[in-house]
Amino acid sequence: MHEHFTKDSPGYKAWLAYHAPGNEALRKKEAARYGWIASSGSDETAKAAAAELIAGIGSMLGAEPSVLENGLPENGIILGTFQENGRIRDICGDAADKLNAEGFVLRTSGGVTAIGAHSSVGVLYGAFHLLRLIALGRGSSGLDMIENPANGLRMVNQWDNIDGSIERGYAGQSIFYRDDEISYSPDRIRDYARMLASVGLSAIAINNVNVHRLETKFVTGEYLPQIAELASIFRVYGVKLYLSINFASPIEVGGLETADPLEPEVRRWWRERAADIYEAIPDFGGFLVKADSENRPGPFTYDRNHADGANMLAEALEPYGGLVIWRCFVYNCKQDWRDRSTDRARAAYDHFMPLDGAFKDNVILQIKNGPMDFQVREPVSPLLGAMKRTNQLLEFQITQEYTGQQRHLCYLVPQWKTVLDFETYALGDSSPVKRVVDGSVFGRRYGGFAAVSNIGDDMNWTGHPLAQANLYGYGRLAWNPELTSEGIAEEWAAQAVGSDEAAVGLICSMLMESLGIYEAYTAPLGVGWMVNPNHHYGPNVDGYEYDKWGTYHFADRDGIGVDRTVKTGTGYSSQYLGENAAIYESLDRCPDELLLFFHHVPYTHILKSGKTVIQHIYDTHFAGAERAAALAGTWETLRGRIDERIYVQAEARLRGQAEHAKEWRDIINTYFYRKSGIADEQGRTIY
Ligand code: GCW
Repeated sequence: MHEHFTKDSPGYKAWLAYHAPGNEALRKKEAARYGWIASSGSDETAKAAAAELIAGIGSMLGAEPSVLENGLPENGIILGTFQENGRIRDICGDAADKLNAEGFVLRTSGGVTAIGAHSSVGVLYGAFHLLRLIALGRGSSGLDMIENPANGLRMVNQWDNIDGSIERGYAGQSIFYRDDEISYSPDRIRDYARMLASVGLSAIAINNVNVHRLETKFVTGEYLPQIAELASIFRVYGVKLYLSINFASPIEVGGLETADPLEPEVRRWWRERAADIYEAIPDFGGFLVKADSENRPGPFTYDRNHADGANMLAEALEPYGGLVIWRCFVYNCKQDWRDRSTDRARAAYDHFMPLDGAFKDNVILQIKNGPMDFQVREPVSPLLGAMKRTNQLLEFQITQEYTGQQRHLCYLVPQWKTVLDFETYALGDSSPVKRVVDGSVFGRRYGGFAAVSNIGDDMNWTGHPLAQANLYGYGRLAWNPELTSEGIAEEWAAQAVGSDEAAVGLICSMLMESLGIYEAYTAPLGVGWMVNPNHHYGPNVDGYEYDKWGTYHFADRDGIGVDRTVKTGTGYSSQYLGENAAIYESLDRCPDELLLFFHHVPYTHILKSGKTVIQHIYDTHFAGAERAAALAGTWETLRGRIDERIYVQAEARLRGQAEHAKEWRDIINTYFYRKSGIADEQGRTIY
């Protein structure tokens, strides 16, 4: 069984804590504005929207709004779909024509605030948005806004296993499974669904992409009834359930001798599974597939390609409107260091680019950011924007596998913004990644975001309480990639931590600095890795240099970096379009922060900053460790100003981070001092 939790556990309510605003005058004004509520929807989602408003307003403004069945007094909220409610249609006017199926209108007319949408889930998103505005003190004057999600697919991937563990999970055990069973608290799942919906997330794959023995059977009658129950909790909040599947299922659970995607009996087997699944879960989302990757089975075993594999599954799901989300994380994981032409960064493009246009319409390729594996700094995957005739989904990692494992503070939203704003030159110079993946650049039907979730059964969901900001921010960006990192940080902190404005400001500044700090004391200049193999925590400069899963920095006594140029290296830089290829190819033009990803240079190479590479390594590592200590110091000034229990949770972690940053500093500095023999210009202590 799962540990007992209460909704009052510190951090449990996350950004749905619905704190009372500090400003009493504002609170009175808002309470007067939202005195009653009338909801016309009768389905579960509409009811959830009304219930959320009642509870949220009650908690923030001191009195629950009265629920009106009939009549229309002034000063309240009216919510529902345009089809059901003529009054809402009238208030919203032609704004309704500008909405897609999930969008909403918030509009005040006289004393009435209408939340209108074409669907109940749109109404739910509108309700959460109004609550957010109230929490931020922005709900007191008349509203007039239209919001549509930028992306059709807004998904989280749980890497949860049925034994209760979570691959790359840093916040306890799974909330879905325990001891080889599907086992959960419905309340906790519902609260997770609420958190997802509150930021507009609408899809979840509930099991690890590495599908083990028991999870392989999730597509069978043995597990479907229980999975259907989970789906019905998520459905209320507009979140569609997906399953990660094992490509070899026809053999492992179907008793067939092959999983060859072109074999008629294999195709039939998958069609039957699809029929069973949709019988149990009529709005099932589809399959998420990791195939021919890191020793997982796939179509290569049968000399088939990835389009053959994906299309077979797509054909089975097509009659029901289901999707196949096929991951592009396919690479040779057993590299030999002597072989300088195999390049993991090239792999996704090399495997999938030749198949552009070969996938069925209900297949979406899920492309990792970045081309290696979620390092703190990597260039954007060149596959994004390259494929013009294929649906694309961008994969982020919210869980901090390589970015401090939720022991270190690392607010990832600025990193994601850099990726989203990156100009691909796919179609002239107005095709940034965000426009490629939302489908607009190439007129694709499906597209959007997927990300590996960072939650577990820790009471505050994410272990480090400030890591909640990453899940929050991911959802907000999937809804609207134009939001700023600062704006998102502020929204999260104000809602999760409370109304002391100065405290919120300090927390935001900590969040905003954190990515740069983490980057400063870990692997330098985009070269990545330098972590311990397997668990990926902590400094180990040569950890992967001498591992069979080699990913290299090629440091020797003369220099460091991976030559990925066309002229003398792996040729990876040519996978980019337009200017990007030329910029990365050129030693002079390549931006400093990615220099060692693209070029092998001597330690004395002079960066654009004017420093040598070796001095940059020393300087950033000394400064990074100091800045990490300063983060802990800033947090200490918050004692007594925020919830003491949340304060304590983060305090321990921030102190640990400061210590660990010193370890990173010393190990990296010593390593490069010994390799290069070049002393620090400032003569600081290097062991
Ligand atoms: O980042 C790597 C992780 C693996 C993970 C893999 C993937 C689920 O180290 O744990 O496996 O990526 O994305 O498939």
